[in-house]
Amino acid sequence: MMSIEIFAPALPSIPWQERPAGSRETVWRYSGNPVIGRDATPTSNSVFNSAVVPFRDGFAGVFRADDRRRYMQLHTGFSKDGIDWELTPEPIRFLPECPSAGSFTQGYDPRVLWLEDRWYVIWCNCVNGPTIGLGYTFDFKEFHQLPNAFPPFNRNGVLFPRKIGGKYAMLNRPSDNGHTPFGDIFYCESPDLRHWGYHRHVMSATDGWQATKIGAGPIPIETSEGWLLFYHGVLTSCNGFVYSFGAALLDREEPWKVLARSKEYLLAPRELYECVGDVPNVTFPCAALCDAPTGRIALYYGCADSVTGLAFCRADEVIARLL
Ligand code: BMA
Repeated sequence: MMSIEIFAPALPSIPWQERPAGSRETVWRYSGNPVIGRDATPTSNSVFNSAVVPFRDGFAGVFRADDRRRYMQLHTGFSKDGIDWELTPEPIRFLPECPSAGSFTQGYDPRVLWLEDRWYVIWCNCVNGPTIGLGYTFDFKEFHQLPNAFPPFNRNGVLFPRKIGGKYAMLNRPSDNGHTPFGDIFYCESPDLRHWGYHRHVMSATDGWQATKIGAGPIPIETSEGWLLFYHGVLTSCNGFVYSFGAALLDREEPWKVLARSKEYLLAPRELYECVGDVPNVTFPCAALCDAPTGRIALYYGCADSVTGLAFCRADEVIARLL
């Protein structure tokens, strides 16, 4: 296997299972899936499309938990091993920096990352239509909210874990107010995480599993070969949308340049918990824990808009497959 370098901390305690004997999959599922069920909070209808990070001596996360009114909420959660999770019963209440430019109504599809000196949360914020919400925390107890990055409509905002060309950098996906039958990934930058511009096109929907639309998934992982980005792709079948995911490599200093991209999906809905739920046939990754010295990656993905699954891969194998 090719030797690559990963520019990220060692995380030896991420959840991990070896590829099952006889499997030729590049991404394989955890045998105990789903790791988080629908009823992880006393009021939850479903828990999916959620983000986790290493925190203190274990892991923390921001979870999309739709409640039984079917309002989309964000909750914190904590785990010793990344598999057994305790979700906080009360949703996160963000303290807005500028309420008229961004406060919290309903939020979904969070991503979380460590950037410079704190944890940032980035999510789809539903106020006058979906757009990109941004906030931060130092302790997963008190959360502050920055102004929304854009006017509606936009989804799948994903920050890079370091400045690029001296600026904060974000992938995003302009969309519409509905289920959006189109969607390409764009890149933008900001001097202060409050003013966003220099928008550049990264990549478009193409064909097959990614024919209808695509959107960035977990926070990109910096490697010697480029930024490793997992992304979801959508196919429109006669029975509706099907969400699978693949990966791409983006240039390290000019990430709007795509160096390589999946032709085949890496994971697509197959298991019952991925094919049956509130929205059938959805696998939607929002977090990747990577142990840099070994290249082991644990991916967290929403399943059928109902529960949360875990899958594994190795960075060098994914990159070799892309190249
Ligand atoms: C997208 C988002 C995701 C969801 C997916 C499938 O537009 O809303 O949260 O998982 O649709 O319903």
